[in-house]
Amino acid sequence: SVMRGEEANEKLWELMAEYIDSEKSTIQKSIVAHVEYTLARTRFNFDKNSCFKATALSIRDRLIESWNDTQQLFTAEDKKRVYYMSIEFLIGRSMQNALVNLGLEDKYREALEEVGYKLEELYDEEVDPGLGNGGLGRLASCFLDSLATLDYPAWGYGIRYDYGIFRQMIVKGYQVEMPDYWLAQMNPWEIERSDVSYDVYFGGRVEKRWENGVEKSNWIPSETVKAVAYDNPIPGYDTFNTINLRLWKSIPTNEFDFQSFNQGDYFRAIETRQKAEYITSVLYPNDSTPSGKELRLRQQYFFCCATIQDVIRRFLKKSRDWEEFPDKVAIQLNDTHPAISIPELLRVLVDKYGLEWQRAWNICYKVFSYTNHTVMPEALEKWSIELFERLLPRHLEIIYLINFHFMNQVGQRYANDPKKFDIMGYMSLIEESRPKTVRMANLCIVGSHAVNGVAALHSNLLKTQLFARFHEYFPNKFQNKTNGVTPRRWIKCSNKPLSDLYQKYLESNSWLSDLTETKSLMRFIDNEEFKEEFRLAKQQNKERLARWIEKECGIRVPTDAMFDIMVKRIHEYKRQNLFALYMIHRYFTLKAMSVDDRAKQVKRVFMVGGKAAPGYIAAKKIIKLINSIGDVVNNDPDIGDLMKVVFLPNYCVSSAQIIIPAADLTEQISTAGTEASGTSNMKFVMNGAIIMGTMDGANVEIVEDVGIQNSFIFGARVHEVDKLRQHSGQPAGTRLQKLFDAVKNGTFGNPKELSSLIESLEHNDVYLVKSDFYSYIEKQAEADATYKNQDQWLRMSITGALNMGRFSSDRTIKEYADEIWDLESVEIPKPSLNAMSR
Ligand code: AZC
Repeated sequence: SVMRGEEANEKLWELMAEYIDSEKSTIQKSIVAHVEYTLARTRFNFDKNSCFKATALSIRDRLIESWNDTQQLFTAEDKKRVYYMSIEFLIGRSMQNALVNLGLEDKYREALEEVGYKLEELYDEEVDPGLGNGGLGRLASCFLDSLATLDYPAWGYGIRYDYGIFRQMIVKGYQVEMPDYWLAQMNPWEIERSDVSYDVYFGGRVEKRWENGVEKSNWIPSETVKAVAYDNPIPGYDTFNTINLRLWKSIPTNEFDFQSFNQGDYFRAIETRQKAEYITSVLYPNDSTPSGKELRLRQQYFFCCATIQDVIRRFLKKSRDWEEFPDKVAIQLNDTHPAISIPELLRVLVDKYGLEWQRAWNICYKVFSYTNHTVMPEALEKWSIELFERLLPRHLEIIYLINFHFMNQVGQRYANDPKKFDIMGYMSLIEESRPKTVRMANLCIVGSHAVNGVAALHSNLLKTQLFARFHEYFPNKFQNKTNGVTPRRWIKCSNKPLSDLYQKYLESNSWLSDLTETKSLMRFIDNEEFKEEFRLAKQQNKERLARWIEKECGIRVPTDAMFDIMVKRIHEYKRQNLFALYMIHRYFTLKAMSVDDRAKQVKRVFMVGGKAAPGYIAAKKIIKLINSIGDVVNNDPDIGDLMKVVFLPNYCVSSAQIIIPAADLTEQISTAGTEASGTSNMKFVMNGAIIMGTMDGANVEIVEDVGIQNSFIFGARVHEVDKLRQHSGQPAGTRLQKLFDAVKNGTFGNPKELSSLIESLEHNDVYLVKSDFYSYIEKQAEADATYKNQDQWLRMSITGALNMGRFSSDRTIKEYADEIWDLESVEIPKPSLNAMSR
C-alpha cells in the first residue's frame, strides 16, 4: 500500500530517529567486530593502537558504502570526469578528516568514551602518510577534498610509495634523515585491488612496417612491470560523495626470466623481479628541483602509463567514438611530472587503436591541461635525450613528431621575423644543449589546451617572462587559478576553539561549505565578548603548541610571548636566512639594552620548521645556523623569556595542524617573484595569524582581501627585483655587516661551516637579502609596536581570519571545473532508509 505524503513523512522521521539512536551502538558493534574478526584480538590483548585500527576500519566501512554508490552513479550518469594526476599527494592523517566530513565526529567520540577510549588520543595513533614534499603535494590533497565536497566526478591518480618523505631528526643542530616506512603498520584506509592491474613496459626498440601505404610503429620493449591499484576513499564534506584516490604500486610480472632460470641462475632471476618493485619504493625528497635520475623518469612513466590505461578502459566500457573522448575525460597535470601522459596517450591512440596522427592529436590536446608551480628556471624539468631513448624510445619519436609539426607552424608564423630561428630554438621541445634534452614544460604547453599559474602574480610572470613566447603564440591558453586550502582540515580539524566560535556566532556550520560566510562576523569587530573569545581561542592554541614543543624539543616557551613562526621547505629563495639574521639582530639589540629597557620589550618566540632536500648543502646549513642561534639565545640568562628560538623538527601535515593555529605572526618573506603562490600563508591567516611578508605569490591577493593595513608588508616589489639583482655584490651596510661578522667569527656555531652562508650573501646575493634587510627590520619593529596594543593586534588578526573566503580550495576547484575542465557536478542522492538501516 502507498502511504500518503504526511503519513510517509512521519514514518520516515520515526525511522530516522531510531536510526540515529542506534548509531552509537552500531558504531560500537562495528568496532568490536573489527577487533575480533579483522584484527583477531581479544579484550586481553587489546590496546590503544588496535582500538585505533578497529575504529579506522569501521569508518572505512562507511566510506566504502558511499564510495561504491558514488562510483556507480558516475558510471550511470556517464558525465565527463576529471583525472587529477600528481606524483605527490601529501594526504596527512585521515581519521579526523573522515569523521568531520561524514559528520560523525561527535558520535564516534561518544561511542568510544563509553568503551574507555578518547577519540583525540586515537587520532595520535595514526601514521602521517607523507607522500609528498611540500606545497605541490599538499595542494593536490586539498583539491581532492574540494572535488569530493563539490560533488565533481573526479579521480586522483598517483604513486603508492613504500617510503614517503624522510623523517627529519635534529642531531647537534644538524638535519638527519630517517627513512619513513609508513606501511610498517597496516594502512587501514586503502583497499588493495589486485584485480586492477596493468602491464607497463620499458626499453627495447621500435619496429617499423608499412600497412596500406602508411608507416606503422611497433614498440618492442625489453622490460615489463605490473602496476597494481590501491584505492583510497576521499569523502566530501556534507555530501554522500566519496571519490577515489588511486595510487599505483609496482610489482614484478608473473613471467619469469627463464633464460637465467635455465642457466641455473636463480638469484639473477629474482633480482630482475626485485628491480620491478623498486620503482615505487621511494619518493624523491626534492622540492622544486628536479633530480634528473633514471629511477625518477621510470616512476613518472610508470604512473602515467597505468593511469592512461585505466582511463581508457573506463571510457571504452561504453562503445563509442574516439571523438567523444575529450567530452568524457579531462586530465590535469600537476606540474610537468606527469607530462609523459601526453605522448603516452598519442602512442596508444596511434599505435594501438590505429588512429591517424592528426586525428589523435586533435583528441589529445583537448584532454590535457597543465599547472605550473614555479618560475625558477633551474626548477624546470628536462630529461636527457640519451636517457629518454634508452627507456622510452617510442615516446621520444612521438615527442620529435609533435615538435616537427609545432616547429613548422612556428616557422610559418615568424617566417618574416629576423629572429625566427631564435624564437624556434626557444620554443622547441628539444634543447640543443650538451647533453641534448627534452623540455617537459614546453611539451606540456604545446600538448595542453590550458596552462595555469597558481596565483595572479605568478600567472602574469608566466605570460610576461618564463613562457612569454608561448603566450604570444597561444594567447588564449594561459590562465590563472589562485591556490586555496580546505577549511575542513585547516580550520575545523586543526582549530577546535575557532571552529566552535564560528559555529556559535554563525549558528551553523555552513561556513565550512562556504568560507565567505565568516565575513559576516565582521559586525562583531567591536563586540568585546566576541573579541575576547577569539583571543582565548588563540591562547589555547598557543598553549597546545607550547606543550608540543616541550615534549618534542625539551624547550619551555612563554605563552604570553608573540609566536613568530616560519614553517615551509628550507630554500634560499624562501629566505629562512633573512629570518635568522633578524633573530641575531634582535638578540644583539636586547643585549645592548639596560635591564629596565629590556623589561619593556615585547617577548617573542621564534619558530622555524621545515625539511631541506638531503643534497641541498646551503639549506642544511641554514638549519644548523638557526639551531646555533637557539643554543646561544635560549641559554643566555640576560635574555630569559624575552626571546626564544626553536627549530621545530620533522615539519609535516600533522604537526602543521598544531603549529599553524598557534601563530601570532607568520613569516612569508620570499623574494618578490620567486614563490609561485604559497599556501601556508592562507592557512596561517585563516587561523588568525598576521602576515609579515613580501609582495609575492598569493600574499598579494591575501593583502587585497584582508587589507594591507592588517599585514606587515616590506621589501622590493617584483618590478624592482631585476635591477636590484645587478647590484647583488653591494656592501651590507653597518648594521647588517655586524650580523654577518658575528656568524663569521663564530658567535653562532662553527664559522668553518657557516660562513659560506654569509659569503654567498656578500658576493652574490641572488635573493636580495641585503637590500630587503632594512625594510624588514623596520616592519618587525612596527609589529612589536602593534603587539603592545593588544586590542589593535586582535582586530587585525580577526579581520584577517574573517576575510579569507576567497582562499578556500572550493573556490579554486570551482574555477578549474568551469574554466578549464568544463565539468558538471554529479550529486549522490541521500541513501534510502533501507540502505541506512542496513
Ligand atoms: C610549490 C610552490 O613553490 C608554492 O609557491 C606553491 O604554493 C605550491 O607549489 C602549490 O602550488 N611548488 C612546488 O612545490 N614545486 C615543485 C616542482 O615541487
